[in-house]
Amino acid sequence: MKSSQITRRELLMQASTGLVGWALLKSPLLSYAFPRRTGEVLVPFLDQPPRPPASQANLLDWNYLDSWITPNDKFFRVSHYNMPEVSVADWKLEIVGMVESPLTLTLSDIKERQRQSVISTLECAGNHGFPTFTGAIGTARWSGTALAPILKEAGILEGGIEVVFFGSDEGEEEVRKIKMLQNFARSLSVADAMRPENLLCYEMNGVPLPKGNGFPVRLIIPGWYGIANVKWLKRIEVRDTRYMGRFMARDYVTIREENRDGKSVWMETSVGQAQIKSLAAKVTRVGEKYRIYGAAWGRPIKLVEVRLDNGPWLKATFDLTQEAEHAWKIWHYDWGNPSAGEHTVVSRAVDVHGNIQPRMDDPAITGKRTYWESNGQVVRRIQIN
Ligand SMILES: Nc1nc2c(c(=O)[nH]1)N[C@H]1C(S)=C(S)[C@@H](COP(=O)(O)O)O[C@H]1N2
Ligand SMILES: [Mo]
Repeated sequence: MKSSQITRRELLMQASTGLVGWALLKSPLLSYAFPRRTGEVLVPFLDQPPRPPASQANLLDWNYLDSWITPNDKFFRVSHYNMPEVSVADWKLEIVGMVESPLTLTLSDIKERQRQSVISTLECAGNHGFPTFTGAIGTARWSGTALAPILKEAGILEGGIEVVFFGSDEGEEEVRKIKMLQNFARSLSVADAMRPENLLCYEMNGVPLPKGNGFPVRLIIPGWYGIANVKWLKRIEVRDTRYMGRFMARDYVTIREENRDGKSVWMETSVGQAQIKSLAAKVTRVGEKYRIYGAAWGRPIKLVEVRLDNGPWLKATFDLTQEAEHAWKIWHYDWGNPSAGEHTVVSRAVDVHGNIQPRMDDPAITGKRTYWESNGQVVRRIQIN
């Protein structure tokens, strides 16, 4: 095609480099925009589901991914019960159960403690579990105070093995005909809870946590799926038995049929640590030079490879200007000038231990009977004119 032609499928992207340069000076957040080429035009993937209204989860439209950090108003939200209205004056956080000295902390107590920040990616474990649910992911700078020193201060008693985190939101649950009003809750083993990067978080990208993301305080567990990051935190309880609430033991449970020496073994596991994943996010062109942009996350990523149609795996290039251990890595691949027609684009991530993001037909994915932890390679479709 002629480079001057812009088809209906292509949308002119806003920023010329001049504009980005100017914005860099004006706004610290815009500096997280990743490198672009002057005059880039978006060539949207054909399979991107339309963005549902913001009231429904506020999902990311990958075609418009243009920054390493997701602005708060573009960040997805997943809530299983109500959205609680929490007044700061009445709010407090209790640390109780098998501890030497139970604690009650106000928001100012928490803010007076040493501040700690982490840039990390949060993905709902259900992301890519359904064809229309592919944008439940975002990356933010989370700030708060470290969880471990508070647990140490409370003093976990011998025999305490599990730390349970309760939110203020609640719903009715029924188990064996027993009806009960439950708060949203998740637990971590003491060892997982003590990881130094875990935060009692009160700020998201430099402003107080938005209501929908857990105001005034939420848990941030870098490297774990969204479900572990309890919002609207109100109580932390140390117990001497495993916690078996809905979101640990009945929901967000992966059911997988595994083949062991020709025999089926069924596994049911609680969703926790994030899995290795990547995605080709969007394609742009400058004239006839096409470029694929994407992201990779979930585990410490060493390498991303791209496969076009059914060709060989080709190495992608990372944007090394913006990196954090628990944040997605932005990558690109220069495609050149592909032939007119429909093409497929797929990426796979490889972690630092050599583990490869599985194909969709890998038994690790096909054996799964639930949609959680859908980290298989996503084949994208695109029309080149
Ligand atoms: N209290 C509470 N915390 C919660 C939830 C919830 O429903 N209630 N949802 C969890 C799920 S499933 C996800 S994916 C993340 C989403 O975080 P976000 O809404 O800030 O994007 O919050 C987690 N924390
Ligand atoms: Mo989730």
